[in-house]
Amino acid sequence: MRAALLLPLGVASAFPFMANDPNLANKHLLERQQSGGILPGGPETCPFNPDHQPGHSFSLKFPYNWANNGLPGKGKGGYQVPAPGDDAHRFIPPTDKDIRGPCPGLNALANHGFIARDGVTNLHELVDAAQNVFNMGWDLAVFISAFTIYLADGDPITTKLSIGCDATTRTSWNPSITGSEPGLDGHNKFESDASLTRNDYFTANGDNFSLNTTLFKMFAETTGGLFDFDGVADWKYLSYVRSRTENPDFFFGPIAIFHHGAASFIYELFPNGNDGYVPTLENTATWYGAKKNRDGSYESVPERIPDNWVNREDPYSILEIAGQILKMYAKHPVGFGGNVNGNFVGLDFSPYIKGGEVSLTKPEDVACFLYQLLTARVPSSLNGILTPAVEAVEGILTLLGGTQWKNLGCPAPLTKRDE
Ligand code: HEM
Ligand SMILES: *[C@@H]1O[C@H](CO)[C@@H](O)[C@H](O)[C@H]1NC(C)=O
Ligand SMILES: CC(=O)N[C@H]1CO[C@H](CO)[C@@H](O)[C@@H]1O
Repeated sequence: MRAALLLPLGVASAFPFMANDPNLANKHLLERQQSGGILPGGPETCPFNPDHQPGHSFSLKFPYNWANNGLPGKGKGGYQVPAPGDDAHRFIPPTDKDIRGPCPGLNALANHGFIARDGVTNLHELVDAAQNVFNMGWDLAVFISAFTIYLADGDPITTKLSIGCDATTRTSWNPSITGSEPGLDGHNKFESDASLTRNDYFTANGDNFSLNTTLFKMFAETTGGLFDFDGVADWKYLSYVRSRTENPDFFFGPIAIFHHGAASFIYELFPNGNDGYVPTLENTATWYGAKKNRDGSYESVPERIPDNWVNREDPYSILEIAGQILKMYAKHPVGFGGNVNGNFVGLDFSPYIKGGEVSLTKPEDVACFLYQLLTARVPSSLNGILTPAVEAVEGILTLLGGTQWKNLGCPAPLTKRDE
């Protein structure tokens, strides 16, 4: 999905794009980023479960949001998950054959069988489960899943994705053509620096995906145990500062705007209707698999859906997440770019980022920015570019139906590919 290009350091703007390169469509398949080999996250250490059982989140007996086959469900939440008596979705801890990764939400979905318990999932499972369990809006569920599968870490033909380490032998339609498909652990495509509770890649020998319980404890202390907008926004900012100060290879590119969005899931999607939707420490820790010890430290246990958990009532859609991203960014504006020889260098991503500074004034801008991540060439590290393949862009646009984006008034044309 990407072609590594060398760019002049610091100036990573690549707009307009090389849409006319006749080789682009195949190049992306050949030049995948190689993942870690024997390092954490690489194929050699990645668990393998020969008995892959697909996940399923819908049945006539327990229909939840009626989301099935990747189609829009009813978008009406406020119900308990798993439903009483729904044994298929009981919590089962992962075995050493199962893959888990950097996303607490997906790890929990796998531990409850809403997506495949072995951690090798696909587009329809993700889109259905996000709607049925969290009442995520269909538009956002498709967007986040398609982005990850088509452009970052999965296989565009099988639509399979590993929610953690490199499982190319199971996700790829043809490993010798696709090269490695690093899964969600793959760095700087979706996973990135300045995470809330994960280490930076370069400061931890490549483990950027396990829960760091020290970081979780600091997170809990910073928020005072209330994981609401202010608590999460403040910790997100501190995570950025820590990472930028401590990590000589720190990189915070356009895709990192997604992570402001993922951070909002903590107070928008995790809270329990039976707690009045208050994002408490206990609730958040259960989702994160952070178990408090008697001495006040935390240990890591499998993520799970809290007991008697009732999901949000209204769907969490793209425009809503865009509003949260905007608000979170406005509370603590931070530079986009990376560290080069000890100095922070800003990057460009026209028209929204110039010299590392972002200008976004309304939720529609953020939605257009997100959309541009799907269709544009995106700087994904200081010397790399993530290049969406023409087929991938077409696939995503077909999925999304296109129309909902046309009304946003995005400055960049929302066509197949910017010229
Ligand atoms: C449906 C497709 C989804 C994909 C592909 C996905 C993927 C990811 C990835 C790659 C990260 C790591 C980001 C980073 O490096 O900072 C992440 C983080 C996160 N995700 Fe997801 N996610 C999905 C859905 C969800 C859902 C439904 C929830 C919860 C309701 C969720 C909650 C979170 C949270 C809270 C984080 C921040 C983790 C931390 O650093 O502490 N995600 N997700
Ligand atoms: C967790 O994060 C802290 C703070 O960055 C760091 O000092 C520690 O080494 C990390 N722990 C692990 C196990 O990586
Ligand atoms: C520093 C760190 O977190 N190291 C971990 C890297 O990942 C492996 C496998 O997941 C762990 O065993 C290490 O503790």
